[in-house]
Amino acid sequence: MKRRDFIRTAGLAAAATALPIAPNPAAQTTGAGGTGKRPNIILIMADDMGYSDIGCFGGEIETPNIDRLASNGLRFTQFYNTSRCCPTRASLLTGLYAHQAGIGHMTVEEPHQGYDYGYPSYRGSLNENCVTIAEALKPAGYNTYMSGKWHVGTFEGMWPVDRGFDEYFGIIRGACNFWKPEPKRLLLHNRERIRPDEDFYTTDDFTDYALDFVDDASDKEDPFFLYLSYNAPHWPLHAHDEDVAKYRGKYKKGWDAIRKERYERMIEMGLVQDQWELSAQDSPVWEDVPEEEIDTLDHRMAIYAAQIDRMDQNIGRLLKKLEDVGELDNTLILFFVDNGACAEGDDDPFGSGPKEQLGTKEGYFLTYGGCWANASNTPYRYYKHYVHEGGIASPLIAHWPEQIKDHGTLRHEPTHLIDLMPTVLDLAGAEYPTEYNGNVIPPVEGVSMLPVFDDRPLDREALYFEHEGNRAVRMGKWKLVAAHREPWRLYHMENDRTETNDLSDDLPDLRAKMIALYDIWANRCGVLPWPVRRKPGFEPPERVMPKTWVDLGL
Ligand SMILES: [Ca+2]
Repeated sequence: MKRRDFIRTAGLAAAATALPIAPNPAAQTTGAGGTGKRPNIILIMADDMGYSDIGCFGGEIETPNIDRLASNGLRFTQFYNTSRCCPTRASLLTGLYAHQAGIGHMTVEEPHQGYDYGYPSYRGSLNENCVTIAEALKPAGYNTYMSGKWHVGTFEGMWPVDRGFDEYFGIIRGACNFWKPEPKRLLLHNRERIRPDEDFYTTDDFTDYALDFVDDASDKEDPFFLYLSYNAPHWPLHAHDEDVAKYRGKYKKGWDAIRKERYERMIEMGLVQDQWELSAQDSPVWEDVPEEEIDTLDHRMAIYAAQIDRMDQNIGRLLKKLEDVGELDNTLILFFVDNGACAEGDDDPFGSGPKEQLGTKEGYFLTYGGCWANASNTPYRYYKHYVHEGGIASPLIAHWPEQIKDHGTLRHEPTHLIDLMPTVLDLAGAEYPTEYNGNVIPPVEGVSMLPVFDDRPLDREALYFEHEGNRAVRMGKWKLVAAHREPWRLYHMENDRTETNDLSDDLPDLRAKMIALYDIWANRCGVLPWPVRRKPGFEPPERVMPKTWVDLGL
């Protein structure tokens, strides 16, 4: 245990001020026909990770702990996110589409930043017409904790402890240095500013707090909800030397070979059908890569792999803690990722940021580049930001020894972040409110995923996506998708999930129907044509940047 020992009193004081709330009597049995003791629920989310990076989804990166969750649980092959950090977090937390929750685009992170467009669906922070999972769980008596990256509201009054979490540790804003988060990123314990230790590393420290939260919760009568939101393996490329050493040299075989190996493993594992063509390689043939680039390219990918490896080691620590306190069997753990692999820094597909920073604790926009991202997303097309499968397809693992007995099997039912709220409330026996703090709350968009645990299908018309003008509709086996300023294209996902064979000309009526559904959805959820411009006459409210630990002289 590190810093938390010193600041524990503050956390306990905060917990002591929370009013005790009687548990909901309806909550004594679970939707899955449980034993009467409601489960603990843990959501673990990775950041900017490719679909096939982890071992149990076909990757060569060593993830024995995540693989253990998969082999004792279920793998969902068609779980979807929203293709970027902040809208994903908004949707995950609220059970709504991100626009409905106020984050149709990005989060406002500076007082004068332009991401508050003035429209309710584009305010740049969670609005008041939504509830978080934590807020919805409190009336059912759950203890609620969060550790990690928040990224849905920068300013005071918008933080996890303002939105239903009993206790929080982590980074309020987006990307940060893993070793020494910039003070303005706002590393907090509840509301207290934290100065990182000499040996701080986000993934390790986020987990330290999560372990403490589990310890605290295990003494309490009511179950707990923990949202553990890692920033790994988002850029910058920062990892422990000993973890990088495990991978250094392994990527000199090149991205062509990695893509081919992953694709073949995925077919063997049943994650991919052999009739799905491997999507186009968005990178030069490895043999044509200049010799002098090879070592740096290997180094970048090795650091990226080490970031995932370290996250896996920390998930192992969490599993051990759950075992030690006797809570593993009655805890549902869901592991997933907020968006697909990241090709940002397109001007250099071999990775941005000076190579001299690799292996140091320096650097911000230090990336592994689009070529490796293409391999990370094997076999899918495109990346974070797009709503083709490479942007929105996430691995999802569900682990719950007491209820899930179909160990190691796959579920192909399409599911989405919006389903997390109803799933959690279903298990908790909690009610989704129609009103909260006097504000009207729209109906939840998702459905409980619990039937899928028993291999039963879900009843829903379609799932919808929009980010920066990229848009999609998933309806049963069909997907309609368009990149910004491009025409809609139609794909048969059972035959062609790699989106290579456009059927628009063969099925014009279906295409037209799905376009009409999209338009109805976009209108209902406040989605505006891209690029969104500030509402005429709107002046964003004055916002005050929270003080940092440096400002406070800590
Ligand atoms: Ca992300």
